Amino acid sequence: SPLVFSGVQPTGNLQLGNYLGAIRKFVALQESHDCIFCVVDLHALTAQLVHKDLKDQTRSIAAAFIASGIDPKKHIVFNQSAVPGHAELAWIFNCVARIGWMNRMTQFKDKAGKDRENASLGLLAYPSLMAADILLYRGTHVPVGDDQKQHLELARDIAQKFNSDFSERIAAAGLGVEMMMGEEKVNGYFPLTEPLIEGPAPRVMSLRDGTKKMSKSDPSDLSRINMTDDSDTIARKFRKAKTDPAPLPETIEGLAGRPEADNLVGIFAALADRTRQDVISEYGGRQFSEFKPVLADLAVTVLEPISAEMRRLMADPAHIDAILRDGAARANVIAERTMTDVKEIIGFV
Ligand code: AQP
Repeated sequence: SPLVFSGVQPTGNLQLGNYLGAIRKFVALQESHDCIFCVVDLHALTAQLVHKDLKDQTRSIAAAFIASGIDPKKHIVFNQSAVPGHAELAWIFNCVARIGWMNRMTQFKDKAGKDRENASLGLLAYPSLMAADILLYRGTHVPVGDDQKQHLELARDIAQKFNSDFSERIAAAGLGVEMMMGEEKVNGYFPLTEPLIEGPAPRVMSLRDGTKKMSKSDPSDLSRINMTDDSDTIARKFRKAKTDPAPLPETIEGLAGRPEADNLVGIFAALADRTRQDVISEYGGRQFSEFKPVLADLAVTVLEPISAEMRRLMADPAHIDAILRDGAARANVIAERTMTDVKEIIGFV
């Protein structure tokens, strides 16, 4: 049956892209699906080993999930390192995946930079751990931003190779589920996960450069809206956001070749739960000096109650830890079941 899984790294202040590309979608999906949302603290070590306040960062992502509206009683919210199956299954997937697959990942190339020999082995293996995160629960749907699309394709490749390399064992153990692999009907153990990327802002871009992704780690704070920015800061950042001199176009097609305008329209639409077409119908022909303050007000209306609730939750770390512990215990029950099957399929005594 369908199961939603997604994760966010505790690597700094959440930015608007994390919210619109991921967390806001989690909140919508919890109405219709069983969901598991994870603070992926093992992933946080891949780019930087020593963190000053990993515990607080982890709690603040959990607080952002809950403050945004995720119900940790109906669904599972936990941190990755508390369930050993993630690292265990990732090891097996390290042996399923090929080095060439990892070398092709654009996130690895971007994050490793020029000094690739000096990147951590964990950074190279990141997508293998991500595949393990999802498949440990046999997750079928993964809401993410567009930047994670390539990693999800790799998770499908890993599932497919595992299913096909072990096809006879899976069938012999009676653990297979019928599924389509291309045109062919096969019996596989791991599902071929579907990414959920759609929506008006699948890739929120930097406010300073419409060709670069908005990111927690961008050195310029003006490039992003942080979930915890106050209303003056949000207004100032949108006011200073880079735009071209022309007014907003009258049609969607008019956004082509105007990445900054396109980005602000997408952000508006996502925050208002409207389509981009809708936004253009209302604001087409207006100047940015008119549009930006309306956008800033909308962002404040959406983000302010979330950051206020995050602050309230963060005042009681023991309460957040208890939620994470409860989530981890429930996640672990599912994870252990999968690992028992996987060990049987592989042939571990
Ligand atoms: N700009 C973005 N637009 C849409 N979605 C985005 N996501 C991140 N940036 C954007 C989505 O947020 C989820 C969690 O991301 P993550 O914390 O696991 O790592 P990331 O993608 O590396 O995020 P950042 O902010 O860019 O962090 P740094 O700077 O540390 O690399 C994912 O679903 C992601 O797609």
